[in-house]
Amino acid sequence: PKMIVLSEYRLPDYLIEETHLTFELHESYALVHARLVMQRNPGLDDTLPPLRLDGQQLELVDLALDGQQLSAVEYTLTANSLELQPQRAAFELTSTVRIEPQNNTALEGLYKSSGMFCTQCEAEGFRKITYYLDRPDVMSRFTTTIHAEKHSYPVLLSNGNPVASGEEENGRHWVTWEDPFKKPAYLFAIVAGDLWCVEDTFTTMSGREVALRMYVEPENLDKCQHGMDSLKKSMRWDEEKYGREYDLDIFMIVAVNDFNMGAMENKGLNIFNSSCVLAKAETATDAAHQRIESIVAHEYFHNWSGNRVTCRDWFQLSLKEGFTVFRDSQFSADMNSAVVKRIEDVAYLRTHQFAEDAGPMAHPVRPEAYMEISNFYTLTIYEKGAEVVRMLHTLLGEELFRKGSDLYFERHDGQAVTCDDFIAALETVSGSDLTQFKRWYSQAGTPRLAITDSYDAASQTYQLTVKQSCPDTPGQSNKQPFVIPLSMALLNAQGAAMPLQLANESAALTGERVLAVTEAEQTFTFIHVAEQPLPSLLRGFSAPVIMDYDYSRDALVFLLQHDTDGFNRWEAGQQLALQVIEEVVAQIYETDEPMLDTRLAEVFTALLAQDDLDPAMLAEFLALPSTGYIIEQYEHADPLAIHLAREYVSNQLAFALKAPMLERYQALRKVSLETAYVAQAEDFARRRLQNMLLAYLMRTEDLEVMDACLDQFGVADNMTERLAALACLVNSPFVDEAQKALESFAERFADDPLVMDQWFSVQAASLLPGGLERVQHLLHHPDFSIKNPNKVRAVVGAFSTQSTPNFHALDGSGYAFLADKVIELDRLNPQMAARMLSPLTRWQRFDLHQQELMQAQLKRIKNSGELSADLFEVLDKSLP
Ligand code: BAL
Ligand code: ZN
Repeated sequence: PKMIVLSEYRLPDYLIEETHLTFELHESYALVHARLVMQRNPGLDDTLPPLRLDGQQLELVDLALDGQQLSAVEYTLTANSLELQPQRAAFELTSTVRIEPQNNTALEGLYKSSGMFCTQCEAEGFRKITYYLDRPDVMSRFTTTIHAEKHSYPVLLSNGNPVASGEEENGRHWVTWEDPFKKPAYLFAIVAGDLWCVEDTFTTMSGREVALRMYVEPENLDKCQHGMDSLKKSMRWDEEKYGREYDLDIFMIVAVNDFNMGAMENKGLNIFNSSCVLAKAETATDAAHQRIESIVAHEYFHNWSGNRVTCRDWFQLSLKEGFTVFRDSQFSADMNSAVVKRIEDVAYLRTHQFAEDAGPMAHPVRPEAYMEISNFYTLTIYEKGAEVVRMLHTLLGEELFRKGSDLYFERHDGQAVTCDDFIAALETVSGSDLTQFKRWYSQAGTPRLAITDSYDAASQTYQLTVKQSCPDTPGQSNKQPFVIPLSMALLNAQGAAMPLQLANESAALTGERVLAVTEAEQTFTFIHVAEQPLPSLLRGFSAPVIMDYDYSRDALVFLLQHDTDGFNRWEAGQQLALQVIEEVVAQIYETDEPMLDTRLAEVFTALLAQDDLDPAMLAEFLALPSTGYIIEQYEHADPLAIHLAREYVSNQLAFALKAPMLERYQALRKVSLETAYVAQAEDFARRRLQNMLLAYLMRTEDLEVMDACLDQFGVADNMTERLAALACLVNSPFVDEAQKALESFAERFADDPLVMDQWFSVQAASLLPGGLERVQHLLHHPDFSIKNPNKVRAVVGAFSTQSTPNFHALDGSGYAFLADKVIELDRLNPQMAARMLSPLTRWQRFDLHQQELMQAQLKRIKNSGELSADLFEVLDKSLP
């Protein structure tokens, strides 16, 4: 495969004004007729270079230029293209191709899922539907007609508005859709199936009524309410927060079972992985409800940040994804607890994106080269991209940021633009020069801040010295300093925020402030500092960096209890727990009873006793750093020691805090029993704390607790309580009870694939020994299918990312298992294969023994035969 390079970007030679598509869908094939109204790009000279259209896995049936049939000598076909010579600056190209959606297991282009036809075109799936200029800077007006058999496919959908329909004699029917907005091909979609519809309406801020429709299989009609509510909230929020109004008369969501990603923002016709939109209390957890709320919002928000203003090329992917993730995180923060949302986002970023930044696939938020764009739908593009937008929001402030986003949408409506255009709009409204800030788009890697301080009582001055650095990443060394917004406060002995006045300033600010760190080393001098302060640094995680400041454990305990920034309270607890766990890691192979710093149990006890503490926050405080996050703290990690140490600390805490935990658990469980399920923040918080306490308590192996767990499992009216109890049982030594629970669960939910995904996942993720046999067994379960991405994620994904002691087994069996599955997947679904491989690509992070075992599997995959471009690129970059 060939490298595509940003610096080689050229404007398209030709444009497509109108795209008229007709689909004839059949069980064993589909015909796609395309009529493209094209012209030479008027921005270029008046020569007529050859026209090269993208196309893959298409059987060309017919081709004509301005109505004249072309013979085979008049065009050139390759595996990826169709080339011909236009004779005039404006012309019409018509083609017919034959494709086989029923055999499309890559789930890219037009394919079948559970008996219905659907599409996924982003990034480059449209070229598997017809010959086209499949690039986002070619925007066209689409008209789409779908013909299909009426009984099996009563519902025929595409982008825009339906404008005509009719019946045919042979039991078939057709519908024509017209999308008034120009769009790139990646936003095109069709759906044909036997779908039922839940309807609602939304009145926009200018008073237009929009029909909202969710299309699902009939058995899922009762799982649509939450998604619909989320959609209406998103539509209102985007009007209020960003002034963005919806622009078509219909907004449709379709749920499909086989989908590579979470969802897709096709214009007016969003297609969702069913797991990311269908929910009801009995079948979906609180976490799923929250995920659905944010994904529905994310896809809806793309209507402006992505569709009305789109990307010029795929190097600019974060222009739409980073901005839209930022927007959906603001939305979720407004709908739920803002601090908890921030904690969740940061925990995720630091565990997963930081690992990507430190690994062989590290790339800047705006990459400079790729082989296969599907490999760049990454945590860096999405999550770090969102952090970059968040920093701009912090630096400019709410009001200017809004002005900037208004200007961006106004300037570029209907255009395909770049990250520079986004920054330029913010520069215009703020009058600031963001040239240095743009290094966040071009330099990969996670910056480090090393902070030291000193206090001089005599002069009442306090100095903070900040050094920044950024490690080399593949293809990049000698990074230049970033602009890093460092939000901070100084706390006095009572925990109150002190006045903040820098040496060159005439007045003090109270509370917190944002220091702009722009140099490799910089000192900030505060004056009139009445006592030795305790700094609260990087509040709210104001920049995606690793910060080193040498807090004593007592200081961390103090911050956990008193910091006025909720996020930093949590962070102090995380750093305290991390230190305690790391100390145990160092002892774990030496002794059965490692020394444990008692301050962790003491502060947890104090927090549990604090009646006025928000249960959501308490739950976050009690959650120890994840194994994945701890692994990231080591240059070369021993995953087994880390797992054992984290288990040891968890167990010790459970025994030490058993009485207050049990009392609190019972009180919370009582409320859950007495109240009907509601998907809202307060109830999420209660159930999260309740389940966290149950998980701790089950570690004591107490029979009374086990009974409580069985009761919660059996009686709960919602999946949040039921699944948490099941996970506790599955990870406990109560093997018989666990087995019975698994059986009754499977029996009860046998007909619900989304619940069975959770059943698969809870077992694949189990930390008990014997994991490999368990997953092998699960693969043979009749409900497992390697062709269904949700099942693959539930079994292969859960095992390799969560079942630490099994995946990292010393004999390498876990790695070999993953390699086998990746090889198998690559023949069916290259995108999934490349994605699933990721845990093996992180070999540098581990001890030498693991490194060798992981590399051996990477090599085995590489030598396993013909590889997809997706898998080849990841392997090529990962192998030393
Ligand atoms: N554009 C791909 C799916 C998403 O990020 O919304
Ligand atoms: Zn997106």
